[in-house]
Amino acid sequence: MNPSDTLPLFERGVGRVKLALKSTLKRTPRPSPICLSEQLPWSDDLLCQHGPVLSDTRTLGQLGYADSPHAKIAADSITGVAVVHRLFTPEGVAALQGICSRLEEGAGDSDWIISRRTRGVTALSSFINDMMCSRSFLLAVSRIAGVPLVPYPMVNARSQVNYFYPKPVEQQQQLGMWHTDGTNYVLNIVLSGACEYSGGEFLFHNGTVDSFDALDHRTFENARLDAPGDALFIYGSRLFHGVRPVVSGRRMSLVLSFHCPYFGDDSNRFWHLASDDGIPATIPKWLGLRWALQRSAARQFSRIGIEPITFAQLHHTGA
Ligand SMILES: O=C(O)CCC(=O)C(=O)O
Ligand SMILES: [Fe+2]
Repeated sequence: MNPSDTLPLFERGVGRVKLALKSTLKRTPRPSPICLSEQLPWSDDLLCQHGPVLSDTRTLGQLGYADSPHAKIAADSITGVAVVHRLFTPEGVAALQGICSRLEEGAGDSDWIISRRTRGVTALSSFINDMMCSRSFLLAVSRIAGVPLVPYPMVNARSQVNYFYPKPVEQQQQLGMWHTDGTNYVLNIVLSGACEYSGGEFLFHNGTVDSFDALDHRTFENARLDAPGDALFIYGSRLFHGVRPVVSGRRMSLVLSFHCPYFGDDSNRFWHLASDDGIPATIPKWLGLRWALQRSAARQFSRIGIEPITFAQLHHTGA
């Protein structure tokens, strides 16, 4: 990769505040919500029985973090990045592809390298909502993460479908964005096969946020996500990552965020959320999020109607 291929950095700090003001003033018409009529309900049979298979796993400790985000859990017990194969059966992948393709109808254009995106898809698709609340699915993702997980409490930040298309060359430079996510536990599921698009590689910085240098590509790695349904699990707020411009074809991905209910802490910042939604819309959602984070783990699991997932259950199969 040469320096002209570098993806610019998404705004942080004061830049985020400016973006929040821009989002507040922009008042883009909201895309009309679409309601999907879904043929297939979610079923745990759509999870691979012998999966998932992980490769290239690195803990937060291996990425270089000495401090853990959770006081009682070592940085070496929490996954920083992992490539996830065979989480879903081929039928499960096909169902997600069909649903996410249909959700493009209500997608809004994005300033990012992502051409279009539909946010808050658990409110639009009962399949995706039921999947995220399935104990088997959550247990599988919790085992990948190293901590028990529930769906992220704030609906807008919980799920989104990204659609990437080729952009004119001049725009590719401005719109490619290295970033960290507002949420911690993030599963990026690529639903297009590698043969359906070129470009669109998922890059991440193999190190800590403090050691990130957008001009030093020696620390960048390309996640091998070839088969449709392959996913990259990341500790999103502590890992710089970005998708390179799509040069041809179309790349579609489903991005899901989770929260560890045993700890009240959360990395999401008001300005991170406000840069997406504008300031007035973010205030009530932010208060709702703070409120939700106070709830006990037992309560958070019971709200989604499942038995709690415990730390002990992460280390043996079954449960
Ligand atoms: O679409 C992807 O694969 C990931 C994009 C991303 O990093 C994000 O939406 O935060
Ligand atoms: Fe991201």
